Amino acid sequence: MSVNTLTPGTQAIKNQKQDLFESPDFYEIDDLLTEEHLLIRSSVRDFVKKEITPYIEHWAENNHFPYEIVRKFGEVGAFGPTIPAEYGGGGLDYISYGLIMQEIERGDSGMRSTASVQGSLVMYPIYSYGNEEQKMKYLPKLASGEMLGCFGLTEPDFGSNPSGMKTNFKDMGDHYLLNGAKMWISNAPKADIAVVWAKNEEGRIHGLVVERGMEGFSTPETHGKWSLRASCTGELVFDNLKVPKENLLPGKSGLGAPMKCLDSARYGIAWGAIGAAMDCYDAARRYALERIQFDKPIGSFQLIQKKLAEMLTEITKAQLVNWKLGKMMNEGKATTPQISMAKRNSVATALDIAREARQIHGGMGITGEYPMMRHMMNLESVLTYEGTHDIHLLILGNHITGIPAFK
Ligand code: TGC
Ligand code: FAD
Repeated sequence: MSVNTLTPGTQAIKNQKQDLFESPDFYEIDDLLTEEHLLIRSSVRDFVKKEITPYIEHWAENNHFPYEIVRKFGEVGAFGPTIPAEYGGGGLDYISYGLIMQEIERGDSGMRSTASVQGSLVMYPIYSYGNEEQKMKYLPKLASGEMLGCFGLTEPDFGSNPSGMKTNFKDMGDHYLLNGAKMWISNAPKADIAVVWAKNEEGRIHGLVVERGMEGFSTPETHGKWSLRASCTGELVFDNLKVPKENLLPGKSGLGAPMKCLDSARYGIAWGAIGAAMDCYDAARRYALERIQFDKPIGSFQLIQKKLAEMLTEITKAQLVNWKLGKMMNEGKATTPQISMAKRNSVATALDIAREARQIHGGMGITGEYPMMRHMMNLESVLTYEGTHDIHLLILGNHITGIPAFK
């Protein structure tokens, strides 16, 4: 599909309402960013205002994944920003990556899902565990959006506990035979490739690249979602699928291999969710000044001011956590529990803010005229995927006490 072509219906429906978003920066965190960071943020913010926010309510309402966004994300550098330029990536640091995720999720969590799966969960494992041939074959096309990928870890019976997975492959001499199924996979119905985690005959987890068109591979779509409606989700089904031996990622095996990818994606979510929170706060602040009740703007009432003050406080705290975590990511020092704390805090903060902002909008808050209800529904998925809210608490509990309470 051509990059500049909008899906039929989308152009006609284009919401004429202007995106007036202004970013809250109460503690002047911009002072901590470089010129390059500010430039990247500004270009992605402009992209979101042009390519996402005018259409997003329509896409979400119609449960439509705008496939044309894939090439556009490639053009704006949203795929694999931290992957070196020689493989088509941006060669940027983790704060740039965080800012890109923040701006995209300010537009919509489902759109950020598309970008973070491609970058952190497809490009990252191919870059980190793939051989040179695999990197050259897939990474430049994934970076440009010529190819869309997905990441298959979760199974119908193994979500929070991926180490129990049943998907397996057998060595058949000249190929591997893959059997099993993955569930709840973002991008699956439209993906050209899937990075699939499966056990070998010894029960060791490995990553394999499965390509659309391979016999025995199907990707049925998951319907009926009330969340992430502009993102497509599906299953991955492997029925005696012959995988060429050169498609196994040789660099790392064991549960740690997919989990390391999740560290990168969870970090992006920590920034992304605060983007959604910033959008809700900004909408609520604006509405509080415009909406008149009892002959005054509702923003003049103390209870509304309390909501706004608490939103800004929580956003500011999370922005500082994200920035510091980004510094530690850049230095290769960030730990899984530190990432868990940020992901968990940002998503819960964003959900609370979406709900409070919805209340400030009164009845209007439940409509697609304003973004809060969509963000709120999206954030319910974000609270669950990449490790649920409670799993991240247990990761922190394990870190504090040294006692894993998972089992
Ligand atoms: P446990 O015994 O703790 O660990 C097993 C091995 O894995 C290693 N490991 C990690 N390595 C690197 N980074 C991490 N974050 C790691 N977490 C664990 C660990 O060191 C160990 O290695 P080794 O070499 O000693 O064997 O594992 P467990 O079975 O007790 O489970 C621990 C638990 C519950 C924390 C973990 O499995 C977990 O986080 N569960 C949540 C599952 C999850 O996050 N799934 C996400 C699926 S992908 C997704 O949701 C994408 S949505 C994307 C979108 O649309 O944006
Ligand atoms: P379960 O693991 O069954 O958990 C159910 C409840 O039990 C949760 O509240 C959980 O916190 C709690 N629980 C579980 N274990 C414990 C415990 N030990 N102690 C206390 N409480 C516990 N997966 C992928 O691999 N790739 C993707 O691209 C992907 N995209 C997704 C997109 C969407 C829209 C959604 C909703 C999910 C996606 N997932 C993906 C799957 C996601 O990672 C899982 O849903 C998540 O890890 C939770 O697994 P589960 O749904 O099976 O819940």
